[in-house]
Parts: sequence; C-alpha cells; structure tokens
Amino acid sequence: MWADLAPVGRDPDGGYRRFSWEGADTDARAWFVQEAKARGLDVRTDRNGNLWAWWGAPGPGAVATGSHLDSVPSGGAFDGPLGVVSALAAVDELRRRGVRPARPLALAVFVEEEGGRFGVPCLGSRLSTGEISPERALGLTDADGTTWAAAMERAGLDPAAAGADPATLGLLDVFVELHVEQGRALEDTPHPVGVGSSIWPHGRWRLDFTGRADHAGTTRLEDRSDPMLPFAHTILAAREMAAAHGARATVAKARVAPNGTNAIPSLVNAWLDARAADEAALEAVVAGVRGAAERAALEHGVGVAVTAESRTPLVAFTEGLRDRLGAVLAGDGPAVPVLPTGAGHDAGVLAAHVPTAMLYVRNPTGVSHSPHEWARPDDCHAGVAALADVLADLLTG
Ligand code: HGY
Ligand code: MN
Ligand code: MN
Ligand code: MN
Repeated sequence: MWADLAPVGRDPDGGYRRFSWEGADTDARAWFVQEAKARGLDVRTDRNGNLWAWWGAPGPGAVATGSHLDSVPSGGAFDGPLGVVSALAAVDELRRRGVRPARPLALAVFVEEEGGRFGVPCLGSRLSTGEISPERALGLTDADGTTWAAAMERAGLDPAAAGADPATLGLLDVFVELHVEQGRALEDTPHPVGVGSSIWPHGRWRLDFTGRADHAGTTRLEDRSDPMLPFAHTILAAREMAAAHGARATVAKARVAPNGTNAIPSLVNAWLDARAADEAALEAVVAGVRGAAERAALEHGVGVAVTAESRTPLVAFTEGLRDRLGAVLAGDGPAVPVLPTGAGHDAGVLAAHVPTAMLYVRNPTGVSHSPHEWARPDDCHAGVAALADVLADLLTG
C-alpha cells in the first residue's frame, strides 16, 4: 500500500504538496477509496468532504480510526498518511487474527487537516463538530482566491450541505488517531509506539503590515513607511516571547507586495503560529508579539492588524481511554510512554465530542513538516500491530 501512495503528490525535492481537492489530494483520496473498497468496506463521503470507510453497517457504538492525507507545502510522507495506511493495514491484521468485531469500525480521512490551502487547520473535522460555521468555512479562500465553497463544488459536493454532522459523529463511541511522532521523545526509549496525553493550546494569527510603496533609492529614511521594519521586529519578538515563556512561536508564510528589489513594499502579510504548554503562557506570548508589532508599526509609520484565524484550547485526551490503550500496549511488559504534543490533530478537535486517543509512532529525528520526515519501517509495522491490538480490544471489549 505504502509504495502505491508514496509517489502521489511528491515534489522533485522529496517534499509533498497535497492541498485539499487539488490533483494530488484527489488522487490520494481516490487511492484510499480504492483500497477500502478492495477490503469490502462501505465508503461514504460526509457533508464536509471527510471520507468514512465502514467495516460493518454504520451504527451506534462505532469505533473509528484514521487521520488525513493532505500536507503542508513541501511536507513529509508520514504526517497523516501513516495513520491512514496503518488503519487499512490494521483491518488486514484484525482479519488475519480472526477478530470478529462486535461493533462497527470506521476508517476516517479528514479533509484540510493542515489548513495548507485554505488557512484553517482541521477544517473538515471542525465543520463536522460545528466548531467552525459553514458560513465562515465556505468563504475561506486559497492563494488564488478560490473559495472553500467553489472547491467543494468542483469536488462534487454541495456547499449548501456543509456544516455540523451529528448524525455521523453521534455514531462514534471512540476515535483513535495513529500519527507519526512530531518530536523525538520515543527515540530515547525502547518503545516504537507511545500514547498521547494532551495537545498544547495553539493557534494561528494573521499579521498585516500596511506601509507605503516608494522608491528604494530616492526616498529618504525619515520619509519612509516601510512595513518590512515592523515585520522584522515582530519575527524577533516572537522568538523572544517564546523563549521567555517556554513556548513555541513561528512567523512564517510571509507575502510581500509589491515584491520589487528597488521598491519599498506597501504591504506585508504574514502568519504567527504560537503554541504553549498552558493557556496563560500562550496568551502571554501572543499579547507580547501583538504589543511588539503595534509598537514597531507606530515607530515606523506603518499600519498593523493582528487577526486570530484559528485557536485550539488545551486538549487532554480521555484519561480512561488513554490508560486502557496504554495497558493494552504494555501487556505484561513495561508501561509505554505517555506523550504531550505541540502538534494539532483532528483527534484534538473530535476530543470535545467523542472519547479520543492518539498513538504515536517513533520518529528517529523528530523532524516533521519537512521532506526529511521519516520513520523506520519496523516502527511503522509496530504501529500497525499496536493499532490492531487497540482496535481488537475496543471492538470486542
Ligand atoms: O500544525 C499542526 O500542528 C498539525 O500538523 N496540523
Ligand atoms: Mn501536520
Ligand atoms: Mn498530521
Ligand atoms: Mn491530524
């Protein structure tokens, strides 16, 4: 399976570009549907474009597992796909073991988890849980100005149907997402698989610096309104605030307009990604960055707007479920590591609505959102076995 999916959306530099409902993502979704149907699973697309492949008639008490197939720009091969491929392989393993589920199993592929094309992460799961309104989602645009509504239509979906989907989520008793570890805590342990404990509070803020285009060679320094200067201050402030609060803050995805060598730009758009172990630290980081941006903008005669685009509160995975999975994976051996993460996931969105857990597969370097993201084949196989162990327990327990 992995060999069939791996080439889909891979750039010459080895990174992936699978933006929701663009060619490569469409091909990856078609690959999943084909693999699921080949296993006799009943594949359905929900009102928001998320895919659900059912083993057993869709019904209450269902167990669900899955992840996403879309990527960040120049992303890695494992972030998302490992959870999807492992879910299909776990079905094979359960059948090989002769497990007869006492309840339905659904394999899920959530759309726009990275927010790489439309800017809001976990858009498919946020729509289904009602965390984002269809009105806001349908109006989101990609870099070319295409709206989510238009992209849905081109994908053969009805934008008017988009929205909360209690009918689907109401069937789920539990959701387990397997994901490549985005960090290297497991590398220093004998464990190829760990269990998630929590997701740090995090969010994305848009930064717009509005200056005045002018000649780079004739405009005196005192006459300039150069948005690049407060932008530069803000990048450094993000780093300083993160360091001061044991947090993580990144200013990225900047657009400079007009982008000429000999012209002072009139506009800089950029985004702040901020994450911290607790709400107070995150709020302090964002407030500090916002303050630095506003002071620097004032000093340089530049306008600034800081706009929250998405925000995820601290997610604590369901303790009972976390401990149950940990016990299943430990068996008679040592306890498996329980890991917090700074990475967002659809599991983090569903957790407010469905008992949810995560399994992480060891990442030797911890690198992710990069062509260099990697996991050892043996560890990936251990992940499938662990997911099958956990699903067997949930499906028959
Ligand atoms: O951005 C994240 O944390 C996740 O990879 N979507
Ligand atoms: Mn990711
Ligand atoms: Mn992911
Ligand atoms: Mn995810």
